[in-house]
Amino acid sequence: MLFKFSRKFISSILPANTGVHLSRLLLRHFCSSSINIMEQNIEGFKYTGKDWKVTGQMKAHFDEFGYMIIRGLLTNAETLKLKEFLDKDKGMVDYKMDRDDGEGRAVGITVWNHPSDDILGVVARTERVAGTWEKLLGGEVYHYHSKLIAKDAFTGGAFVWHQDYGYWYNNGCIFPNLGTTWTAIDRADRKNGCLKIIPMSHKIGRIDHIRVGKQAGADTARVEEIEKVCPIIQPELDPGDALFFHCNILHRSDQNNSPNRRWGYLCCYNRANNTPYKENSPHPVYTKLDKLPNSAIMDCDVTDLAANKEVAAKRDYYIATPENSAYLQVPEKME
Ligand SMILES: O=C(O)CCC(=O)C(=O)O
Repeated sequence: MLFKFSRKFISSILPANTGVHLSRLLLRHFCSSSINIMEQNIEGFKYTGKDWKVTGQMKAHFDEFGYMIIRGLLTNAETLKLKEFLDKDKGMVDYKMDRDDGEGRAVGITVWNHPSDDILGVVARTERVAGTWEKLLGGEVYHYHSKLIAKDAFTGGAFVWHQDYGYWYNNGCIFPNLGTTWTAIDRADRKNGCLKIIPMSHKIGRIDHIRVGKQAGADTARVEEIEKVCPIIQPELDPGDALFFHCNILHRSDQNNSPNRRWGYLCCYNRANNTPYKENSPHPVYTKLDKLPNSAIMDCDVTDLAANKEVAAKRDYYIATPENSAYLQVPEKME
């Protein structure tokens, strides 16, 4: 309609065919007007410390592109503290699942459902992470689960294109009102398999997930078409940098063929009013999240989980088996 009208109008004032070209341009302008209004911020925003707040610009960027990068979300001291804690956290090894990437490699995944009082749980409960999600998702959120994704040097496996909501839909979350903060523990770059994302893919809606190799991934034929119209970005992150992304953003990552480990700490949130309706859902129903001030990370004094069994137990690890989890085995046909 718009195309026809503009062609007619423009052809009436310009030589033959010019109208067709111009009206196409006009149409393209209208379709992508939001992109023109707002430039995609690939460099990322900066964590501002004490006066941190989600600005209107950040929220508009997230709504438009489905993600935002926050540089230095964790300070150097906080990142070091988190890294040192993780390196000796036995739970990360004892409850690790090796997820086969179907290309001869595996990725280590450790998942837990509740944030405890150790530094991992504290980070997940801070205003700068959980509070940011409340602003991005527009209301109260709760912790849906957290995980460590460990891609070790030379051996770390790949993830195929997927939307998290491709899985979480099956868990019984009715709305795609969920999101993840992916925080780099080590530098994540192209050499060691950093995330690739497709900005704006959250606007496509949920794509059917099917068996792709040995993983559940978004329908490959459709992803190929999406890639033609929505350019992929591959944000490289330094330790402490974070990527906040919507649960319908298409993302993947390559194998780690480098000598550098690539560990990422992921905290996932669900809107409080989007509690899963399925009884045997793998991740929790609404559980009030006790948020903490941003200073709590440096104040956290739980350093040894072996000596603090109660803190460890509160995490409530998610233990997947091939029978119960798409992490380990994907049915021929997804539900
Ligand atoms: O960390 C990665 O490489 C990908 C993780 C991921 O896509 C996920 O856990 O959904």
